[in-house]
Amino acid sequence: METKTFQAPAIHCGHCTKAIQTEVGELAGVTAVSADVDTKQVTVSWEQPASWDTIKNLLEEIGYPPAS
Ligand SMILES: [Cu+2]
Repeated sequence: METKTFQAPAIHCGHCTKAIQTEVGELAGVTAVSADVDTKQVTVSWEQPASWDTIKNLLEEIGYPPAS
């Protein structure tokens, strides 16, 4: 399993974090996702068939691109 923590600068309220948790959480292979409004920090854990690319692409699609 892999875990990554990153900033998503577009996060501005609890709705944003909820959207991220719901959308990313529905990706096949994602085992955990948490997002924090104050720090704009997101932590995602995943295993196959998910990959950092699929997670990053989804985040870009829903409007919360990772900062790095
Ligand atoms: Cu918001």
